[in-house]
Amino acid sequence: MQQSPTEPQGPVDASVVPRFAGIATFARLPRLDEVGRADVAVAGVPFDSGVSYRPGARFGPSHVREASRLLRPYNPAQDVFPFGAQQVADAGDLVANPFDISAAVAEIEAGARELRKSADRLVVVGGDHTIALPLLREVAAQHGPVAVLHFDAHLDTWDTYFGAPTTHGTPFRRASEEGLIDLTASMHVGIRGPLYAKSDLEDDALLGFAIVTSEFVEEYGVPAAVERIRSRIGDKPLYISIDIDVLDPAHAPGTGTPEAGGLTSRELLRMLRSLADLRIVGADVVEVAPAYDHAQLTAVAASHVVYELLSAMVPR
Ligand SMILES: [Mn+2]
Repeated sequence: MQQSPTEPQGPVDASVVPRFAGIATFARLPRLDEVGRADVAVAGVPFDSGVSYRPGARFGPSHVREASRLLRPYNPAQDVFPFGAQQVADAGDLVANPFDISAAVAEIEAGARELRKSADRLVVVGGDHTIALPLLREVAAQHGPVAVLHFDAHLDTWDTYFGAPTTHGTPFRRASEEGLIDLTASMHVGIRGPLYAKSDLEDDALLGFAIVTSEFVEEYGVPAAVERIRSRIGDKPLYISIDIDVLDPAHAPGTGTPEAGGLTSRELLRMLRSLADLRIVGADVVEVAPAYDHAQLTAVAASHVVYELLSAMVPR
């Protein structure tokens, strides 16, 4: 990845403009059109027509941006300045048809491809998990099949719902069928809760995923989970997809398909920090649905998740 030729333009100075004022970009960063190009662009995809239960993730991007006002420039846990060591900018939201899922998926892929002309890598805030499919199509067109590290309560490798092949519960089956993912290096983390059948897990393994369950994390701890994750991914190009419902509803109530018994935000942030030297080529954070949130709990968690991802993407 190239470094910016000039000093990166960082967030608005909070000692001049207070955090609760100013333009509501992610972390009060400059807009992409203000800086021209970026090492990493943060973009929203306000699309939730693929959900199977509670809708509302179309309002996720603005909710996460609002909570991100409190993020500060230095990340001591990773010892990096995520907005100083690279140019990060807010690219606004991609447009996606709310009434036609196929059209929306095509628009999201085209929008991501267009954005990547002025940004080396994207971190996308959803939106429901449907959007991971077009984002993976764009990333795989660039890098070939990628290792997918998928944090979620749910497998998201189901076949169809009501006959529909493209929903928020199916993106990774479609991605696997299309050859977008590296079948030897992909993994779900945080899986828990009831399934439809035992065969869900057998199908999932055939589609190329290993699993670190939520129970594994409880039993053996974060370091053991991290060891399994890192040994599976190795040096493969890595796409990270984070469904905020990987967190326990106590940490992230504002989501469409909550499941009890999830990770804490502390556990998730620690896992993300451990990925800093891997080849991250893109990421998404999805399924934040503000109508079910309380006191910005979910949005605060999601904004810190994005912050740790951006910090992990700083070239070492
Ligand atoms: Mn999901």
